[in-house]
Amino acid sequence: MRFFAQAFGFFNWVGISHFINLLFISLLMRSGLEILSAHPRLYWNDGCDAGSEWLKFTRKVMPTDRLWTAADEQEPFSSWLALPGHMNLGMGRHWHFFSIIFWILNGVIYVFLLFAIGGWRRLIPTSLSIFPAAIHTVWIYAHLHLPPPGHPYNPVQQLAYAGIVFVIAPLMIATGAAMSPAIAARFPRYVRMLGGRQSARSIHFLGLVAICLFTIVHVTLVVIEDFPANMSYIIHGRHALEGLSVAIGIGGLVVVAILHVWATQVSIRDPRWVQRTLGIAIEPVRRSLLHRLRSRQAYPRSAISAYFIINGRPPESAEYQRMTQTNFENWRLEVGGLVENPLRLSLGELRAMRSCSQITLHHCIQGWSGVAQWTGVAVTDILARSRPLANARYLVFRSWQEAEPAVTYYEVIDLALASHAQTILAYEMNGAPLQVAHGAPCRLRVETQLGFKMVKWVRSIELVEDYRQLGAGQGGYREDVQFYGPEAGI
Ligand SMILES: Nc1nc2c(c(=O)[nH]1)N[C@H]1C(S)=C(S)[C@@H](COP(=O)(O)O)O[C@H]1N2
Ligand SMILES: [Mo]
Repeated sequence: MRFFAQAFGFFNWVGISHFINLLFISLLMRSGLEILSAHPRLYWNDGCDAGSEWLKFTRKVMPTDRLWTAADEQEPFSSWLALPGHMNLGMGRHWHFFSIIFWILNGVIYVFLLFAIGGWRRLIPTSLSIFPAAIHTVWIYAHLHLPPPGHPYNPVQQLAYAGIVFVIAPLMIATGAAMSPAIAARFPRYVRMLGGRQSARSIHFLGLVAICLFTIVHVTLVVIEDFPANMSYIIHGRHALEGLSVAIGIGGLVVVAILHVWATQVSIRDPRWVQRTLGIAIEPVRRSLLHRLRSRQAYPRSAISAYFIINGRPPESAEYQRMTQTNFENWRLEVGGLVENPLRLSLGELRAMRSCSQITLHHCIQGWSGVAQWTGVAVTDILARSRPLANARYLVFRSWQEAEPAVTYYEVIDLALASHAQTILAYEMNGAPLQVAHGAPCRLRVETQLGFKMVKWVRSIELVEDYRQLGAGQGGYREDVQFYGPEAGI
């Protein structure tokens, strides 16, 4: 007991939480770059018009004479930069969302300790005189001299630390949240406040740049100023036991490095394990925060994007080709499984049902977005006709498209998502019949979810009690094959 009490007293807990921060922020940085690589362009407009990006990390130019999809735009980033690198968006996202939970928890503990133990006065400036003092300090740094030590920080340090903790970190959380389709659907004004979805993404990236620059300068100064003293201060809270503190500090850095190597390798070797294991922490949080949100989007017509990027290539089967030639006269929507009343609806019958129309923002998991008007039939109206049995819990949407030879594209949503007013089977886009590339004759729209859930070229809806017996059991083609999480609210 005494040993633990002593050990507890030895550590400067504010300093330790700052060290834990290093682990998660570095995981966030690398996994963030992985996510960026899935659509390596940054914009200020939500339509992501070709050529309108303000920054890009790719030399690829998409052809104008033939169909290209968003998947073609991905860029493989090196594993030295991205976690895990080489175009593995699913893995990057799992590490990002896993780390964010613990980064925020650790940040909350850090800020709590800062105020509880009284350290906040070191960080938060209380007088405007800090600004002229900071300019003077910058002047000293500019002459490659070290300014006199502050109490304990000099004005530039104080401003930088306060800026990172109380401005940049909250901004990263705010812009990260704005990229969630569930939050954007429920609070469209919030996203507009940040200048739109792509503006939030761009600001999120600039925040990453700020954190990188800060980290480089901060670490450099900690090392060149007086490394042993700084280490003992961070770890122990006092200028004592310098040797031990340096050993613990370097040991900590080595552990962080080892964890990065391990995370990279396990993501490449056993993505299913990472998907399942990190999912244990991620999915309940994501579900409890986002699953209940309902889409309340009503964008104005003027917001409709000039071009809507395409993902997924149209079905190649002769049967589907024939249907396109006859205006889908022979197409039928089959509704079956755990229902009292199985249906076979023609496009005409679907069009004769009550129609709904919505102008909404589409978020592809890769990072691009677009606004379009969708017109179709509420999935609830179809369910009302087919009358699900009491044990039905999920809807399986199957496509005419084979995502790869002999593998049907499918996605699963639960009855709660299916019951939302803006969950529709759309047969029109921007007032015209759905084009083949966008999913003719009809495609799913679930406006609180990422694009991959919205099956195009819909063939059937099956009601099931469980989805684990389908495909690889993860709840959809992209979850099965690209290791995405089943909760697509962010
Ligand atoms: N059948 C099928 N549906 C699909 C896909 C696909 O590959 N096959 N891609 C999904 C993804 S990832 C996105 S972002 C949207 C894109 O819709 P759009 O091509 O109309 O923009 O469709 C979704 N529906
Ligand atoms: Mo997507």
